[in-house]
Parts: sequence; structure tokens; C-alpha cells
Amino acid sequence: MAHMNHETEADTSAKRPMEIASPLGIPMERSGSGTSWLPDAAPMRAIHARAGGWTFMTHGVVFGMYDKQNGPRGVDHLASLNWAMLMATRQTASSKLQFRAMGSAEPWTLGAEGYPLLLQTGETYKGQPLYDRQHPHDLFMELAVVAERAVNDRVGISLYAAPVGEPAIGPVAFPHRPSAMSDPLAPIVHHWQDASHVTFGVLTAGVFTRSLRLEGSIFNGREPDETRTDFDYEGRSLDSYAARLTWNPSANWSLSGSWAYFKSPDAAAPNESMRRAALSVLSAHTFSAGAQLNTTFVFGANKHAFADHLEPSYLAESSLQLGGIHNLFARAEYVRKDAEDLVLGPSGPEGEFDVMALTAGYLVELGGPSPIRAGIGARGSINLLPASLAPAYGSSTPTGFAVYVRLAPQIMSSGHAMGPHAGH
Ligand SMILES: [Cu+2]
Repeated sequence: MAHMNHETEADTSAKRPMEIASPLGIPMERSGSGTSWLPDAAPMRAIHARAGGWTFMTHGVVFGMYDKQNGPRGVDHLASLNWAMLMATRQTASSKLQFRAMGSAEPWTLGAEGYPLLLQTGETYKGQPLYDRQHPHDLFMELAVVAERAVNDRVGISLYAAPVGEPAIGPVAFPHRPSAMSDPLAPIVHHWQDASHVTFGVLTAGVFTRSLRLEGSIFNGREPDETRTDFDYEGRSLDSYAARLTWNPSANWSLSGSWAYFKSPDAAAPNESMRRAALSVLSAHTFSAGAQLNTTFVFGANKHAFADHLEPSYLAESSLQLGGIHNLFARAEYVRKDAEDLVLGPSGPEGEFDVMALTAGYLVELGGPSPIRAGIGARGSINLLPASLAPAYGSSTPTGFAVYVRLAPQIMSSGHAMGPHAGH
């Protein structure tokens, strides 16, 4: 091992002052949610410190939001959405050991019914499926240990064990994607793509090179229940499985493809299993004038055991940050949901519906020396529905908007004085 000494100056490009040796030289910036990869050039919002060979990092965000969704199925709501993560990492050029804890106060700051979001579906409230609402996240979102070891200077192996965490399915989950960081609201394709990011029981093994990672997971396939403060094992074992291949061809790109089998994901339909396929492309580019563009494309499809075809979904989202102050973002989504997903009732239309949501927004970050930055944002959306859904939603183009404040760590960047080891 040429780079055993973690203080070595020869270590890669020393792009950011915090960089230390890591197995195969993979930078911390690449870590997405669970074991997913971001492009290396993705901005990282974190506060960090070092002590005794360990690096401690805090990530997180707090939104205070007023959200109003229009039409007969929309309501308004004032709430806070939030999550925070603590990470302790010890690594050298040959091995890495990391402990993670991530939680959310949403069980209290949002409430069990979640926030209004037209066409959103997934999980339950009072034993009934939620619709036109996004559920709160659990108090325990991730408790995990990650171990990596370089077998030689080109190949490494990894293990991820999580009483609660994210199996190797889909792209980086939306709350952790730089392209979605300025928007508090969930995509309506969440349960077609990345909703498994909170799973109670995950074991993932992987093999990786500097640019490729192949992973296999076994996990508890049941989605979280509506009691958001406990561990949802309910006698289940690691009865579901997934595989994912990720490719980071350069610092600016990350591509992944995954396939998953969920045994009985839905308590309301315990005999029904589900399969999911997902493909994703994430990009991160920095331009000379301090502009930073992050973009995500995702295709995700579910196939329920008793259905003879896929329910597809597509998402494209982008966030442009200018000068560390202005954040412009947009998202376009298409998904096929059925009458049962949307809870249209016995007298409502039957079958499946192709629905779309278009969103645009803006967030301004307030300056200041604090490592935690405040921002003020607004976002508006318009949904495009088939005529058969117009009676239920009052229109075939129902809308929604939200205004909010955001607190989040500022982006760590090169040339930034980031604490005691800045001159490292
Ligand atoms: Cu979620």
C-alpha cells in the first residue's frame, strides 16, 4: 500500500482541505444516502471536526413550511420537515469504518397524517392508505455501520449493516440529492423510486473499484408503519432482496441500475409481493462564475405480483446555484397510478391514470459567517391529469404552492477555511 499514511501529501488531488486517504481514494463527497453514490463533484453540506483519527460530520436540514394544495382534494398546512445525521468515520487507504445515525423530528413537527401534496400516495394513516399527502419520516431513519476494505489497489469490498437504513435500490433518496436540496416537498414518484430509504433491517455487501460498485442487499420488505417513533420489525426477517450496479465514469456523473424484490411491502395487502426496477443518472457541474448545476434523471417502475404489467415513473429535476446565494430549481414527473393508489372511492373512475407534476421554485440563501445558513424559498406546482380525474380534483390542472424557510449547513468548498485543520 503506497498511501498507508493518512497524512500523506501524495493523496489524490487534495481537492478539499478535509480530504484524507480512503480505500481506493474514493472521496467522501461521493457518499449518498445508504450506500448510494453521488457524483464526486456534488456539493456537500456538512459541518465536520476531527479527533483522535476519527472524522465527525453532521448533515441535515430544517424546513419551516406553509403548504397549500388547491382543489377539493387539497388543504393547507403549516409544519416543519427535517432530518439530521451524525457520522463518525475512521479510514486509511486500506480500510474504512463508519457509524451513522440519522433521525427526524417529523413525527412531532409534521404529524402522523403528513403534509398535503396532490397525487402523492404511499403508506398509511389510521389504518387507511394516505393519498394527496406525503407521510412523515420516522424518528429513526438510519442507524448503520459501514465497513470497507481495499483488497488490492484496484478492488475493494464493503459491508453495510443497518437496523434501520437503505438497501441498494434506486438512486440517492430525494432528501439527500443536491438537485432536490432546495425543495422541501417530496416527488410524487417517491413510492415508485426511492421510498425504501427508510427500511427496518438491511444488510448490503458490495465489491467496488474506483468507478464501479456492485451491491447485493437483503432487507425487511415491509414499508414503515404509521407509528413513526418505533422500530418496525413485526416479526419480519430479511425476506426481500435487491441488487444495484453504480458507475461513476468521471467526477461529474453517477449512473445506477437496480432491481429489487419486496416480499409483502404493504400491510394492507399482505399476500402481494412487488418488484421494482430503477435506472438513474445524476450529474454535478461547477461553472467558472460560481454557478453549480445538479441534475437527476430517474426511471422507476413497480410491478405488483397480481398485475401483468409495470407501473412506470419518470423524474427529471435540476437545481442551479448561483454565487452561493440564488438557488433555482425545477422538477418534472410522470407516473402511472391506479384508482386504488389514489383512493378514488367506489363511485370514482376505475383503472390506471397517467399523471404529471411540474414544479419550479427559488430559494435565496442569506449570508453570514455561521456554518449554518438560512434561506427563504417558494415553489409552485401544476399537475396535469387525464379528463377522467378532473371531477375528483376539480380541474385537470390542479395546482399547489409552498413558502418556507430553510436552515442547512453551508456548502463545503475548496479554499474554504473549514476549522482547525484548514491548512492541512
Ligand atoms: Cu421518504
